[in-house]
Amino acid sequence: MRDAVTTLIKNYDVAGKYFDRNAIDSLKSYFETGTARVQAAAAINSNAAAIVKQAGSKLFEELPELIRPGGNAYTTRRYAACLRDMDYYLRYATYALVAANMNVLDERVLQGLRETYNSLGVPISPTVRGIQIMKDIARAQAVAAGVANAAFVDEPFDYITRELSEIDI
Ligand SMILES: CCC1=C(C)/C(=C/C2=NC(=C\c3[nH]c(/C=C4\NC(=O)[C@H](C)[C@H]4CC)c(C)c3CCC(=O)O)/C(CCC(=O)O)=C2C)NC1=O
Repeated sequence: MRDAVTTLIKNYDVAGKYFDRNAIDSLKSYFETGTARVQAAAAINSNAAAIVKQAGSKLFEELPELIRPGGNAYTTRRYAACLRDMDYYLRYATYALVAANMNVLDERVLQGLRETYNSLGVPISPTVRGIQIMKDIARAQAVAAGVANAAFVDEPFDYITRELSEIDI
């Protein structure tokens, strides 16, 4: 698992170089945005259960066939599994936000996920929709908590959906 700083160090160490101007700029940006990233993660954490619940309701409202007989989220067990997956995405998104790096998503969330979903018939595009709904709610929570420029909150959610949809083609 890596964050913005360890990734930078790794790259410069491989090249045997001191930090140059670019590296210093990246480091400055990492530390300057640190408070906002932690603030956003805190806002999401304290509302996590509500965010997942709200996003799930909106998803099933938009795509009711998911929870009807024959739908992948039909039956209490699968409904719960779906919301649990949403909760995973939200929690790991907060880790990636704090790290300012998406590596944790590759290592802990995305690896093998497509194969699992395909073998269980979990549909990718409704999952992507669910993650995008969660993104909007999470960003709104960050804004409500006073994070001035909360656009960065989108990044891990977009990363997950991009990776999920890309590898499904
Ligand atoms: C932390 C990393 C991590 C992830 C991401 C993860 C996902 C994950 N989701 C699963 C199942 C599942 N995932 C869903 C999800 C959905 N079905 C839908 O129709 C919706 C579109 C969607 C919710 C948005 C469902 C319904 C299952 C159960 C499928 C089944 O058992 O038939 C499974 C199979 C094993 C299980 O049921 O627990 C895994 C491994 N597990 C992990 O450890």
